[in-house]
Amino acid sequence: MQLFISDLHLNPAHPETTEAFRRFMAGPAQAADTLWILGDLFNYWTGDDDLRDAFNAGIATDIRQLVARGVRVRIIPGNRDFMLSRRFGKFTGASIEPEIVTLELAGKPCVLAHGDELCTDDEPYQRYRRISRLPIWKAVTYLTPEFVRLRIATRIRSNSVAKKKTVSRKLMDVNQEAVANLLRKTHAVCLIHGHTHMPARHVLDVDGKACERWVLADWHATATWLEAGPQGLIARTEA
Ligand SMILES: [Mn+2]
Repeated sequence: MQLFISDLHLNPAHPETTEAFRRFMAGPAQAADTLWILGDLFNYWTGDDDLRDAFNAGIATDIRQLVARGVRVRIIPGNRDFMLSRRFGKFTGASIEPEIVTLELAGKPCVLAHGDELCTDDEPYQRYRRISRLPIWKAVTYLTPEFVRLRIATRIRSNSVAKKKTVSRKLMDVNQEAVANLLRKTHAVCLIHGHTHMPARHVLDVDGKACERWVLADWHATATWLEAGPQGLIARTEA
């Protein structure tokens, strides 16, 4: 059984979400072969030296303990935590995956992503995304003192919160053509992603092929995940 979670946005300001994560890691996650974290586990991650922070180290230790129990943890970083890197992987035992991963689920070719790259209607964001993901930028980032990075991260976050209030829901959602293109390019019939905080199962037609798109839920006080087992895909929330 494989489980999928995303968009927990863990941070000390929301202990109820951290509690939900702890319950999930001590409960349902233990039964999984693989736990997929499809981005935005952390509300921000400015570099793997963030592991020095006690809160972050606590979360990383929870992951390490799950890995020690024999559960594989695979992380596709999101737009908030794309700086998650090798050191985090080494500390936790989780694998840091590329932006797009294809795999077979219940006999069907599927593709996994965080989802922000599909929001192509938001052009200013896509420009920022292209620049911030350049390897040179990562190198420069590590030469920047952590307190400066934290300040920049806070600025970017408050801009994005302000933006969510003003721009339309459509702009914040995925672009249908970008979804179809990803499914074509990867020859997948199923896409699982997070990011938009609009949990749903969508059925769509791509060149005459019936496809589905699962959007993972963002977390608050309750654990929520997608389960891929012998019965196919099932969205679950803790009782
Ligand atoms: Mn996101």
